[in-house]
Amino acid sequence: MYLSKLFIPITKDLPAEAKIKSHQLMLRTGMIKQSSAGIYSWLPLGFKVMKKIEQIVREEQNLIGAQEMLMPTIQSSEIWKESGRYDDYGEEMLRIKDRQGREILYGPTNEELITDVFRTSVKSYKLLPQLLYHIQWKFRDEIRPRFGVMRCKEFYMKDAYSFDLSDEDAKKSYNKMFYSYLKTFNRLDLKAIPMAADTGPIGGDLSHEFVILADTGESDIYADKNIFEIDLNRYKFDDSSLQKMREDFTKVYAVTDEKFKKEEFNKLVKKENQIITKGIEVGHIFYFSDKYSKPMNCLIDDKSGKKTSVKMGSYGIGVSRLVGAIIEAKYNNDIMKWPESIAPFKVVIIPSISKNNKENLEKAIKIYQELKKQNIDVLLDDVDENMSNKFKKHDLIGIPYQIIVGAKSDDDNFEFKEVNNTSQILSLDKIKSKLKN
Ligand code: 5CA
Repeated sequence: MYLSKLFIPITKDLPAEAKIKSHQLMLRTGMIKQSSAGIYSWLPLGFKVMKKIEQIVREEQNLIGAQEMLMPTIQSSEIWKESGRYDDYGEEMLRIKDRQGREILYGPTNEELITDVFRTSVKSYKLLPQLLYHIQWKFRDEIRPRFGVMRCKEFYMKDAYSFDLSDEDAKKSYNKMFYSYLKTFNRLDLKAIPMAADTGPIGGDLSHEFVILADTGESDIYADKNIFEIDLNRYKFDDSSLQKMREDFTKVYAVTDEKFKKEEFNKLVKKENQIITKGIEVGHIFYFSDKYSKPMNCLIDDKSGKKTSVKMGSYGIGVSRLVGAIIEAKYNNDIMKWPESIAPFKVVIIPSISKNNKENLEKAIKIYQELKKQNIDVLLDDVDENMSNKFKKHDLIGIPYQIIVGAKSDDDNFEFKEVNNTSQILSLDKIKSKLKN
């Protein structure tokens, strides 16, 4: 892609309404545009990053045997009346009427809808366990939408649902998701801490939030820094190893303010190991057994032919929130650096261009074509602008690698720079092999 052709409406001024770095940057680099309070359009740069995050989430869900499907955004009020949540959910739920006067709603979450899908098709324990998920827009009429995509009304979520015969089996599904979440956040280059959490309107008594550390987070975090020492590679993907993994993680102290007790914290965690900071919730998992299946009559035959309510859990990841959360976690010294796994482009070529010298641009186009041939996702900054402005712009956009075609380059060697690092002069072949890794 040529920068001159990319729809990337970069603005010079700091947007006044944006209070935190990620929101400011997403507006400034034209990743999103507010459409109304808490509702955003995703422009090409932001959309590209979100789609890459979505794909990693999808791959990791598929790896533990979860199956992707798609449920609608609009739901009927009937199923919510059956579960008893229609009234409880309160003003966060956007309620609409269709032309026949039927009550419908924009789904804030999908426990009822998936239970309805399940009860009409599965009647026997033989089809269990099942893990189903979709990645779909949600709507919650948040009283105070803020921080851009971090707390908005319309947001993109991966939500998965597990179905098991017994509480014991259901915990195995819970552990698989727990593992999958840690792997997913690792691939996004994030350190996520699983924390025992309250369950709120979803319900149940077993729940973990996955929180990443960031000063601008909305949750207060109290943790033992030993939680970062647990190596996920130690565990195999089998039931007993995953149970051990969850126990190992939950043994180490890590709670949000809802569960924080000062005396307990000081007693259990040595002073030098105490982390007291803020964090962003990027995922949340729940085990609620038959909270929905019982009132909604989602029954299956057990081994002896007796009918029993299926045992369920639900598992969410804030895909659109992650775009902002990753910026918060990675932004440093006025320079943005996307993790390679989700960067909008892998590398940008920045030629020094002037009216009477187009030679660098021609060289840059040649490099661009070479990299394209290798399937490398490359951006060419062909805009006629001075180098200092270009560098400022690329510090904002945060593409992980830069190839600078200017005074330091000759026919075959170019300046190659990893953001936040000093540059090296390298041959194009060396650059290519570095980018292929
Ligand atoms: N049904 C359950 C699990 S699927 C559920 O809805 N859980 S949740 O309410 O915790 O939401 C899951 C994730 O969605 C959260 O961890 C968060 O990352 C994201 N999320 C929730 N509310 C918002 C919001 N208003 N704006 C952006 N992301 C949100």
